[in-house]
Amino acid sequence: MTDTQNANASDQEDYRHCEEYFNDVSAPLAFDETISNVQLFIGKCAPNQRTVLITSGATMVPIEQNTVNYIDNFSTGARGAASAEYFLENGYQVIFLHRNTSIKPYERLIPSALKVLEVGSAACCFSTVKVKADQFVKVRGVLEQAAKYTPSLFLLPYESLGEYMWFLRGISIELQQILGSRAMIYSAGAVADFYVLQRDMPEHKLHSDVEPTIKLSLTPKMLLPLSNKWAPDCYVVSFKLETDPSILIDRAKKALMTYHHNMVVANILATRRKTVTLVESTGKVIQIDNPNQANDIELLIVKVLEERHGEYIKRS
Ligand code: 9Z3
Repeated sequence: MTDTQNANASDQEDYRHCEEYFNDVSAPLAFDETISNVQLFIGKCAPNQRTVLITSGATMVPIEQNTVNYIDNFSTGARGAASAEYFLENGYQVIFLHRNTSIKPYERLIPSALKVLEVGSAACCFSTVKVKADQFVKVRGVLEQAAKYTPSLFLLPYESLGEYMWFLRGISIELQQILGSRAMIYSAGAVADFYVLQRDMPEHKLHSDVEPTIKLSLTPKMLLPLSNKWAPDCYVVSFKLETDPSILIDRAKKALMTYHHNMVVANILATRRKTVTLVESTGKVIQIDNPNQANDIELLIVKVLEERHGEYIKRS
């Protein structure tokens, strides 16, 4: 077998693995209705405008069918939330596919002491942000920004890895069909590497009197169908997270060779707010440093991506 035949055989195996995942994990509640709403939102994109799908936050993996116990991975959602704000300021429509408990755009800028806690208390509210009425003046600027961009922001929460995967596929297909190259997919969400198949999950809660055996399966690599089948014309950016700096750039380059998408933003967990490396499918490497963190590093990341996406649209 030649290298190309080998690569094709391995791609076919990966595609099969992705399909099996969707056969095993059922669709989120009201999936069709949600996708219809997303479709309407994407349809509002003006002819010279662009839309970005941002994924943000961790993905929960249930280990019981009636879930009490679950496995989780790490992500605060700060990167996704900050990026959403900068994409909006750059004129994009934003679909913000986020973990229900993670950080949200604009809300992240409001100190928790100023937020409304009890239902029914006097509040000024824009989008997801609610602030005690007497504290309004302190965060007026943020609230005004939130209000200004609310029509261009579609907030879609998920909880489990399964919900994340179904929405990622459903939305990518819509972006491809409605906007093609004018859409960007910016997958900053932290995708669990392992999950438990339906057939390997007990129906009821595990009990602490017996040591459990949990069978983990590998999560299929959805970037392959995402960039080659669901949204082949969209501009696709993935994130590579490592804790060992010595392997980071090689892993980012390997991801580009395997999935054939446009850009990898490579970051190290401990330094992710201060430095990232953008690796392009052309082989070009762009280092972004933000040592003093005077601004969010996402401001700089989005600036480069907005430019590259513009060039990509012109070429396509
Ligand atoms: C990232 O690498 C994000 O930059 C972070 C952001 C999750 C580190 P925070 O949410 O952190 O601001 O606290 N996201 C991608 C992580 C991921 O799952 N990547 C996969 C991998 O590295 C590829 S799809 O293999």
